[in-house]
Amino acid sequence: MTGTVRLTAAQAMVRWLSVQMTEDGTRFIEGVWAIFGHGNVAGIGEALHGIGAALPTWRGQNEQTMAHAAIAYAKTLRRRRAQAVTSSIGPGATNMVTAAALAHVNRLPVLFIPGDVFASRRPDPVLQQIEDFDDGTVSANDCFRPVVRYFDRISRPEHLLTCLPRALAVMTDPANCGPVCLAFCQDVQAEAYDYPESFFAPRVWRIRRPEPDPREVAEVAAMIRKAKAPVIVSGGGVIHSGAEADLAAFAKAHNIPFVETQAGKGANPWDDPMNFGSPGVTGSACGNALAARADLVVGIGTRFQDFTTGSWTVFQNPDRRLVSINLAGYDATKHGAVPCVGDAKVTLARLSAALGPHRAPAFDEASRRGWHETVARVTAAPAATNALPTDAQVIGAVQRVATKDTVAMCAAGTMPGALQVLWQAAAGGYHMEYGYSCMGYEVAGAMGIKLADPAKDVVCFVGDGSYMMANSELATAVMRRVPFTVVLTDNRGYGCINRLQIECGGAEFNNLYRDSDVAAEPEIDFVAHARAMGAHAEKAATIADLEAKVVAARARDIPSVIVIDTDPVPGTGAGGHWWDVAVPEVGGPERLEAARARYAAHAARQNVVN
Ligand SMILES: Cc1ncc(C[n+]2csc(CCOP(=O)(O)OP(=O)(O)O)c2C)c(N)n1
Ligand SMILES: [Mg+2]
Repeated sequence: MTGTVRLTAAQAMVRWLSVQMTEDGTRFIEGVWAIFGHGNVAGIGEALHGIGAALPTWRGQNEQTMAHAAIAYAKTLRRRRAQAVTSSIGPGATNMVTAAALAHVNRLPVLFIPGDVFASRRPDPVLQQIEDFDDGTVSANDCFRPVVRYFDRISRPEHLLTCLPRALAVMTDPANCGPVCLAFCQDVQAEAYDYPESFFAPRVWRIRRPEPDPREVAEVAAMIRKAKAPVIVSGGGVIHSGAEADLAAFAKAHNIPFVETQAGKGANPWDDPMNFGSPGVTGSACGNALAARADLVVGIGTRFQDFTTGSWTVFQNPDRRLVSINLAGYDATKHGAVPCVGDAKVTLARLSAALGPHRAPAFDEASRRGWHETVARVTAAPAATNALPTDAQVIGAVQRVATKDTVAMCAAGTMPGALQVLWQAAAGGYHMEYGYSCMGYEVAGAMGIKLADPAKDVVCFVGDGSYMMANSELATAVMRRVPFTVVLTDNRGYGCINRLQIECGGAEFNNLYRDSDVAAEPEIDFVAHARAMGAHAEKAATIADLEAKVVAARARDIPSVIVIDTDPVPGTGAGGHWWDVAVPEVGGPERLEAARARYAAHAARQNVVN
């Protein structure tokens, strides 16, 4: 018989969370980002204050970007640890919905604890309550349902006994991993209940490594043996599994080159002889050449999103077959793939044993060298001219002064594609949120990476547009003394979408400020803006100046923002592939007709298997 302890539901929640441990002896939920309002200040706020350092609370500036920091933290720690984010009801809660979707797409754990309306309904409608005329059970928090792996509404204190273990089970399940939303009715947070003492016994959550079915291993091994030109597509699951070295060893032993997706890049260093860069829309020339002739594509821990597959035009061999090694049956079986469901590390070991000494036929190794020469050319420092630098030259500048600890990070804009093509990542040197590609992830995400791994030299690439969308966690990083380097490329607008618009036959319209309905084109002083939040900020006059400023930033204990004016027009200058963005079928001027013809020609090459 265990005794009981009388606690409010909020006190019980934070006490329980504080004793959920990883195998390393750390708390799984490191702490809680919080912005309070009437929906969480009295209940959750009091409980968090009471528990103190046993479950620390951090104050941020915006619920969405606090969650971005939490997500970057979990990604950096390969989903071995996570953070929680709590908000009031209403706008604070719905501010987090975008971040929940971001975590969902990227399969990353984060615990959302929005306040919810009164379970008793006594004061209805409470401030910020939306009222559904037809459904009395709906609240704003129902927006979370499609974008979390597990949603629950805590409308009685004893619900915690079942929903909390379920929440941790989801976040620590490698196949089902993702965000959880526990919408906490604001009156229930404050309600007392006699919880069993045993509920608060410390518990260790082991991240399991499921074995593949031997029959699936045998089938995939037979396919690899038969293949004349196999290629591996290494995705984010390889990193989550900690299978980076296993993948490189597998590729070497069986003579199968690999390409890395946005989520998978940096699992192995760029100079691994079997690393052929990236596939698809933002692919390297050598990677896409391999993909084009591959008769067997072996995906490991990848979702095969359209950037990876060039909207299914990058794998052009009519005989190509697809294998998908993945923990999630959903990913393993889609696109007509032959599935192998299992943890990447374990599955690679089983597959290698099944293949024995088998080595795939020789492939074009020289194309890799040629590609590296191309990268060197487009990222080289420009000769002294009056021309604005390109994004590729900005990447080159940071690359030349990068160390083995540098992590290049980004999420949206020109830079994600340019970085995937051009950045030569050291092992673990790349962090891209390109599942949701959410503008505004960058600054907060950089803080999350640094919080997770203080030894890293985090370089956040951000466009002027994404910076304008969300930058205020810079102030949080200043006050918490979390240093990182922001390289802000100011091309006066949404450069990448402007290029996409041109490619799709559209008029240049509403992307660059010069093409927008403004009375005066803005001259935004990003240096003054970042300084106002306490960051070190300065403008780089040239590419050489940028290099020097990136090096100097490493010595500071606060974030440094280095602004550089760039040319919005040039693309990456190397690599790349078609992307399916539908062009209007009728009407429009000549340029639209040309775009339509281009579109039809590419679309005719799509070889989707479902
Ligand atoms: C939240 C959000 N809104 C809109 C988009 C669509 N989008 C992708 S990139 C981009 C423009 C990015 O501009 P900027 O950050 O200045 O980068 P640039 O391409 O100019 O370097 C837009 C609007 C997005 N990815 N995320
Ligand atoms: Mg821009």
